[in-house]
Amino acid sequence: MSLTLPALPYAYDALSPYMSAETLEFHHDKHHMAYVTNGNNLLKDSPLAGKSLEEICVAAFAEKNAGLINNVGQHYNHLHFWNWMKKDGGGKSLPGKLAKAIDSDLGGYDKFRADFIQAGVTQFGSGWAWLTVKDGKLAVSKTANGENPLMYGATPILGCDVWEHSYYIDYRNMRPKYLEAFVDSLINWDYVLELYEKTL
Ligand code: MN3
Repeated sequence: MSLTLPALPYAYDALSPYMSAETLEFHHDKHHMAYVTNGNNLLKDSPLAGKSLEEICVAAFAEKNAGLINNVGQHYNHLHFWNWMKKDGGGKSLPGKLAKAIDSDLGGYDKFRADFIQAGVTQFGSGWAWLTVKDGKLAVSKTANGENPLMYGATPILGCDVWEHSYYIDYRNMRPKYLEAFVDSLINWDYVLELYEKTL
């Protein structure tokens, strides 16, 4: 498959003041674009080229192919990341089905919020904080660099990019503030539910 960069699902200034147009311009147009370009170059002569994005993530990790793990992994991660946010998103009012699963699997919304933020804060260096489904159960986790939960046998239904390029323009070194804003004001819970339902 050939990787392509889709347009953002909203205007560049739609997530302001929680995520600025400047951040989205750099993050989407430069950083995500670079993963697409590098990923396509790496896939050109690879036997994995005919596989789905998800299959390439899993196979690249199994083969310890760092170039593909990071570039194709990041392409997958960012495709979803743009959709994991929306204007006036976040907060406690999530779809009932998801709220119920968070109650039974993660000890309730407040504990999920604290654990998800903590996962992002404690990811040393670049990486991601995740809400995943594995064997029908929700879990909070984190991964380094371009890796994602697919590589560890789980399905991500929510992820927050904690690479500095994701927050440094708006929050400088205050990663916890960025994670709080993401959870409280940006999460697109409808998209999280859509991905959750696909795992059931
Ligand atoms: Mn990023």
